[in-house]
Amino acid sequence: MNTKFKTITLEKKGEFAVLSVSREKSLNALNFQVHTELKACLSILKENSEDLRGLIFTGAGEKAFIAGADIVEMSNMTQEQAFNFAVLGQQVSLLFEELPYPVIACVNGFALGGGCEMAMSCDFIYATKTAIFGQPEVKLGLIPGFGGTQRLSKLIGRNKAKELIYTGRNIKVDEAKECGLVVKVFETKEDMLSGATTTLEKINANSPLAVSTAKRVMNEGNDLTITKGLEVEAKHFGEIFGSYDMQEGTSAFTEKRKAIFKGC
Ligand code: DAK
Repeated sequence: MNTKFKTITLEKKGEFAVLSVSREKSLNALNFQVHTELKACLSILKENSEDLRGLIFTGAGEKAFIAGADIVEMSNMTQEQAFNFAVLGQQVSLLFEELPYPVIACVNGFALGGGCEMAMSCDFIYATKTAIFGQPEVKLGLIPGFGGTQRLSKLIGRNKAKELIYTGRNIKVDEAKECGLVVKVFETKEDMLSGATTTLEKINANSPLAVSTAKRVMNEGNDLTITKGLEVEAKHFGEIFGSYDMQEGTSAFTEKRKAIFKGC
């Protein structure tokens, strides 16, 4: 893996890795360089997807996951630069969805604006009890630009999403959990990272092929009507019957033994 990244770090731990945004002095705000490096890193992970079975995405330090897009950099952007910035951020958010294994966002402290949007592009969100979420863009004369207007509604329902985006108010972790944005809350960042690793291990005991297919079908179906989504599900459900893992999983059940999956 490229070690020349300046604003992100990738730490491999066996079959899993921890990807961190590392601009602690600016509360890990997303500037052009962070997005460029995230895109490069996630593209490499996607090309070499057999190397890993799960990814944790977090922010360096204790105070912030990501406090949004870099307001200082953004304030000087031309319309063309803003367009390019939006495209880059959206590409990064899609790359999280395209990785064929689970990505857990681990949110410590502030996840505002683009930070909340990046967390939402992961498969699900874990948070510490100090986590704070919000889409404050309207306070800056902007609207969410990395998918927030689309993903927040789908995750927590359109009414609540509208209330949050129109007011720009921040919510604490209890409210974020109550509305389904956060799946699980932890005391400390350390507990959260260890909890996320345990979850990835549990997932990894299942068929990696089935998990990646479920991810793909669920993400694809998210943008479709129920009828079209069910068509996609039926297609992949049928295809998976030709896999080693399906044969192994069902044989292991009937033979009352633990399945040994290969991911193919
Ligand atoms: N950008 C740049 N620097 C930031 C930052 C940000 N988003 N957030 C914090 N910082 C910097 C602060 O300026 C400060 O730097 P120094 O003054 O020390 O040099 C340092 O981080 C520590 O922050 P504070 O001193 O402010 O710390 P506090 O504890 O007092 O406050 C805070 C923490 C998170 C409440 C506060 O920093 C804050 O309100 N930050 C801004 C949060 C925010 O509004 N974020 C949303 C940004 S809007 C687009 C696509 C997407 C987007 C936009 C366009 N395209 C279509 C082009 C997304 C937009 C957003 O994300």
